[in-house]
Amino acid sequence: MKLYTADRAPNPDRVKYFLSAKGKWDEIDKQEISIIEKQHRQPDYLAISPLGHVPALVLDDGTALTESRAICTYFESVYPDPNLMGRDAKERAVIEMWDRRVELTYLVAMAGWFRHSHPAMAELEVPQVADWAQSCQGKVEKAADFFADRLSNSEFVAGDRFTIADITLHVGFGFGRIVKFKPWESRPALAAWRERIAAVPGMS
Ligand SMILES: N[C@@H](CCC(=O)N[C@@H](CS)C(=O)NCC(=O)O)C(=O)O
Repeated sequence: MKLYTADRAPNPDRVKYFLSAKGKWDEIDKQEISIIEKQHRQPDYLAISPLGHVPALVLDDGTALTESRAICTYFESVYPDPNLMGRDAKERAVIEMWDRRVELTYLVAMAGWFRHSHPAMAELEVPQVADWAQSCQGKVEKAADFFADRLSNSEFVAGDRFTIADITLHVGFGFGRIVKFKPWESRPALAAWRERIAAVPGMS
């Protein structure tokens, strides 16, 4: 099994923190793919990940998995402890709901803001549309308010314990630093949540 990953990129980071929280990150055979050097657009990598996306996980039988959440689902079965995706039908559905909310409201909009505004992305994001970056910035700010509200009433994103939904939000916050967006500085519930998850093994 080999994990194709990219240092400090949000979707690869999602898998990295997921494995770190399970204490397995150091055990996995990995290969770094440089997005800046466009290694993800070379034919050998496209044969693994036809959309040119990182991360990708190639299993021993040659099956290639992409989509960070699908890769996490695989690792959740292989390494069940600690459970990060739910133990029964209801809990799995609730955690997936919250995780998808983070992904679709925060992470996707953050990607739009960064990719359509940052000079380093000009060659990869063609065309780069400044108005879309601005629109996405507004969506990220609204999402930050939504999760601040959630986290003033809930200890963790999906409920009373740490799950993949916290990992996805944590990755979104890390991603935001690149456009200097630190929503926890003006939203105390987010600052308090960051302190709670920093105490989780594998998250600091
Ligand atoms: N939905 C995919 C998204 C993967 C993705 O967009 N990865 C980024 C890195 S964070 C990438 O490969 N970008 C390269 C590009 O779009 O050119 C997932 O969850 O894995």
